[in-house]
Amino acid sequence: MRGTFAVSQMIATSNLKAIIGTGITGLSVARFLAQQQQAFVLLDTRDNPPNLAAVQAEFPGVRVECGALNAETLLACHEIIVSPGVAVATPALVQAREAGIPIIGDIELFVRHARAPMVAITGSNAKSTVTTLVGEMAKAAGIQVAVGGNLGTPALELLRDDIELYVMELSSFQLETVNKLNAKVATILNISADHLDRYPDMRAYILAKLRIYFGAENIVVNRNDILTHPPLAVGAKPVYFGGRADFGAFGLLDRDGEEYLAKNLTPLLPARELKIRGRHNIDNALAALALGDAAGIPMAAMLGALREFRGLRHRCEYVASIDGVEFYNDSKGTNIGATLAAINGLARVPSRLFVIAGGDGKGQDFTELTASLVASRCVLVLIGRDAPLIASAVGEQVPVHVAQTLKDAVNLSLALATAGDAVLLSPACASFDMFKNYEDRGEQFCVAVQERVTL
Ligand code: UMA
Ligand code: ADP
Repeated sequence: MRGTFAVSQMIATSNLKAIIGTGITGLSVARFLAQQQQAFVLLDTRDNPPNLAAVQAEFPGVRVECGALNAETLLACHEIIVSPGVAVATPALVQAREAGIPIIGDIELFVRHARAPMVAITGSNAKSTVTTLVGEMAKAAGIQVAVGGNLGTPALELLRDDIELYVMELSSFQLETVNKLNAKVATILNISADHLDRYPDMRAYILAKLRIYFGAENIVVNRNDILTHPPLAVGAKPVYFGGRADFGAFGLLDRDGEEYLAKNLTPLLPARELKIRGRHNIDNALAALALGDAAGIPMAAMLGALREFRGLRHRCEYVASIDGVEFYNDSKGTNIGATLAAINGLARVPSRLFVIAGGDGKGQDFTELTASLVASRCVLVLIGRDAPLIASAVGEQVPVHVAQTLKDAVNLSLALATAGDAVLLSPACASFDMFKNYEDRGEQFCVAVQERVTL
């Protein structure tokens, strides 16, 4: 079914733009175009999209179409701005592209209008942590910084004349529709399988991510992840992070029995002073230092911010201890790579780690979890739609239990665990089959744990 509302705008106006999606991105694009006095139509593939009433109230003369995309409407436009949640492979969009109509996203519009340099950050995991950290470093240096993108505030809402530095988290979906990002500094933090329900294969997913390097002045490259390395055609000089310290790299250095974060071969900060835990967070700290350094943030301010940074909620977050069993909330662990990092950071062999996982598996191959689950003495407690898929993928070497709800999973884990064990919610899956989003899942986990603390 298609609904059309408030038809008062002339279709086939030569400057008409089409915005696809009425989510927070679509809304930010509509406000931006309205401010620029540019004509647009809004389309959303859903029959009852979000923000419909707000859109109609805010843009009363604007045509809004709901339901399957109408190719005729698109062919009457001179540019299409697509929200990240909508695949550019959607047939009506393919038809429009083949007819020569450019398809861009909000990030391309942002790049055209931003006047300050940008630190651009992507990766399968750690994006939000590193983006926030670089933002904190810039703030500590007194720089007027705007932080957002895939993390929270849509890019166009960040545009302001007084901003001196943009720190942007960008998803592969957003990068697909950017022509040339021209970042001051760009990085792909790491690559592991994700969003394979949207991409035909890993190659397509990686190619989308690699677009972050187009036009970059400096690039920060993960020495230990070959999949993130830029193609030869990219001209910018790389700085590396990860592994041991070396010239041209941010890494770890041993001095007098102490492990330091270092630039080149100069020690910067003892690793034990970091408040964020786990080897993956040392990598995140090194990446943030390399990015900030290339963006010109003074080192002293960066180190001050790094010492203070406690990490973000729902990322390997300590919740409580009950009868000697610690509980951790890693609800943002939404793919196998993230869950592997959380398991490696929190495993406590010979004690056991109860891992609550499951949800919408996004087409991942869960056999990749098996070796770590076995090595780290994990017990799986599965929830959600793809629980059976995960159970059969990990095989019989891993003890598996299934729970109907997250609360049941918490109670079951606590019943099975003994002092010294830990319970980690790190689902390796998206949350949408059972929860509003990953925050909702993390909150429900914390509530279920706290209920047992106070019993
Ligand atoms: N949708 C439709 N039809 C439409 C438009 C959207 O079905 O016509 C669906 C999408 O398939 C998706 C949902 O609606 O399931 C939201 O899509 P959207 O493009 O409208 O999303 P926004 O609300 O604008 O939020 C987007 C990002 N969402 C996605 O990429 C799916 C947000 O990242 C981001 O914070 C926001 O823009 C501001 O930049 C969220 C996310 O999950 C947190 N990102 C993925 C991730 O981090 O793994 C990439
Ligand atoms: P993103 O924004 O890319 O999802 P976050 O910073 O929100 O990244 O972290 C998401 C999850 O990724 C965390 O909960 C943690 O399990 C995992 N993670 C964090 N840093 C790393 C890393 N360097 N490598 C692999 N996984 C990581």
